[in-house]
Amino acid sequence: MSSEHATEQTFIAIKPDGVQRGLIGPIITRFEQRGFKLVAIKLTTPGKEHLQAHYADLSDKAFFAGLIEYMNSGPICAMVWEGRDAVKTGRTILGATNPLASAPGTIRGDYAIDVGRNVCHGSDTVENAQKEIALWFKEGEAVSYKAAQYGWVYEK
Ligand code: IDP
Ligand code: MG
Repeated sequence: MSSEHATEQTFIAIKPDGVQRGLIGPIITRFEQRGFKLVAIKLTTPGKEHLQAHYADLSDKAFFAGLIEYMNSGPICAMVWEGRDAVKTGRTILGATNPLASAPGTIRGDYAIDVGRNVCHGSDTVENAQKEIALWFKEGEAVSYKAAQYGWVYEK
């Protein structure tokens, strides 16, 4: 394995607007085609308390109540993706928080306009990824396997 880029897990969630707009397939495809490995996935409506815990760092923001309402408005496709540098690269695939500032080719840059309807979540640091995975998935829910394509994605 390359020494400067560790294998990581990141928490990616397709928000209720992404699910309702039929974007589960296209969003999964982007992570799959990049070479990342899906290790956990479920559709879930975890409820307000859980969503408030997920976004606890933003609880003092004026948009917090609206954000929780948005996230609680339908099923969320919660996933764990694994691979080299998965957290930072996941954020790059996602694009900027405000879709209007997101480059075309990113998920938000291709599928969204409003910051309050930005279709997909991705962990911003390895530490937060671990916290989020622990919040959304039970111990052992993420599977461990070697992807058949491994040697075609990674040199070492
Ligand atoms: P991130 O999702 O890119 O990590 P954060 O700053 O962590 O961005 O904000 C979490 C989510 O809160 C955003 O994805 C977006 O849905 C929502 N949000 C952030 N800023 C605003 C805002 O100014 N108005 C409405 N919603 C916002
Ligand atoms: Mg964030």
